[in-house]
Amino acid sequence: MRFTRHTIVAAIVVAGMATPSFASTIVKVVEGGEGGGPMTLTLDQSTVKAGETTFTVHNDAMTEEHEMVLVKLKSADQKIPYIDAKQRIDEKRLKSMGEVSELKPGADGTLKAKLAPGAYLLICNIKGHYEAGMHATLSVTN
Ligand SMILES: [Cu+2]
Repeated sequence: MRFTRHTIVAAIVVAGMATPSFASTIVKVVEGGEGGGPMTLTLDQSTVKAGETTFTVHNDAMTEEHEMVLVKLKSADQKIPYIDAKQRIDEKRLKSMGEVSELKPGADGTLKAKLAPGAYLLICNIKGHYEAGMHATLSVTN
């Protein structure tokens, strides 16, 4: 077999693409619930190791749009600022690490973030959804 320059370049590209899937932790997030009823935001694991993390988010609702906001807390017992009149979390007073927004019913989205050790909160901050149950905590360890 004769190795051409093209063959070698192709092999390097394939190896480069395969690497992130080993290095990155994947957290599966499922959101669900319809307007007026209970709503959920669940993670397939509540503790992960620090580093590159990919959140795959699925909206399992039939009619309701959801979102997922990743927040880094100062501590696990930090008080979450809530605006009663707006029925939403005050995101300006929290440290957002990014979000998957406007996720239509049945749709999927992803968010990549490099997580340092600490406490994190995942929420859907569409009006009323946090109160209806759409929040989960994630602990990141060394
Ligand atoms: Cu929601």
